[in-house]
Amino acid sequence: MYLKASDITRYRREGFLKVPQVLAPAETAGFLEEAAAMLSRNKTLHWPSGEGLVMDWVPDAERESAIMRRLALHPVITGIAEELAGRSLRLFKSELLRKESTGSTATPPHIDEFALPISGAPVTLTAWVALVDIPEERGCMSFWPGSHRVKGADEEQDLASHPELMFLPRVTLPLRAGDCTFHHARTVHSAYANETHTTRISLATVYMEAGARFEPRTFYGNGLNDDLSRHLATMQAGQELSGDRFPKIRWKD
Ligand SMILES: O=C(O)CCC(=O)C(=O)O
Repeated sequence: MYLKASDITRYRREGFLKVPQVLAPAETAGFLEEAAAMLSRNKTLHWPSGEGLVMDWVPDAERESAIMRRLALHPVITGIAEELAGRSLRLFKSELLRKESTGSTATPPHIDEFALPISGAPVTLTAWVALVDIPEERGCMSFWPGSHRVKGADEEQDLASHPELMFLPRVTLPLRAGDCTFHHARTVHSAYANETHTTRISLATVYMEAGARFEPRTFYGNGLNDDLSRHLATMQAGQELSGDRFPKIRWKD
């Protein structure tokens, strides 16, 4: 067990959990070196905002780099993810995220489930591991406790158009390099802009319940031409998301 029972209870109540130092400092340094190299050599996808860029990212990070695959399938991170989910998980995707030191804008409040082409409501969660220190002013994330349990939220795709959210309590979690947050796919979350001179770099990996099935979503992919989108385009609705493309994250069964 990596977590205390009270951490798991809290995650299920609040929909997110911060776990400090899932990576040892030397591991973080190695992953950061590879991340920086990838961000300069790989083509990135962009999340534009009205005033600039929310962030850009290398899609399919675990397929682009054996080192990033080690991070996406890191035994401590995946072990914690399965304890939180309470079941066996598969890796759905990992993305190497960058919030530039200049010109980046805030990440608007959103729920990930809308962008995941997965049918029903299987357990799905994201591990977001910081590869540099991320204080508030470098764009750390905030979470709305308990929002994953709000019924009806799934009818609203654009949470940015819900200004009332700004008046509800949220929890802002600055991270040290090597710290990780885990959040449920229905938890509302956002991030501040990066107002420092250091680029914010993190890896976000989405894990899904083993047995999850594909559901085409019109807003997923949206003109993207990454490996995952191309793979999903070959799949039928209802097909199990399994095999080497979506590996089980632990090999105990
Ligand atoms: O990195 C961010 O600012 C947002 C990331 C996010 O929304 C996610 O990983 O689900």
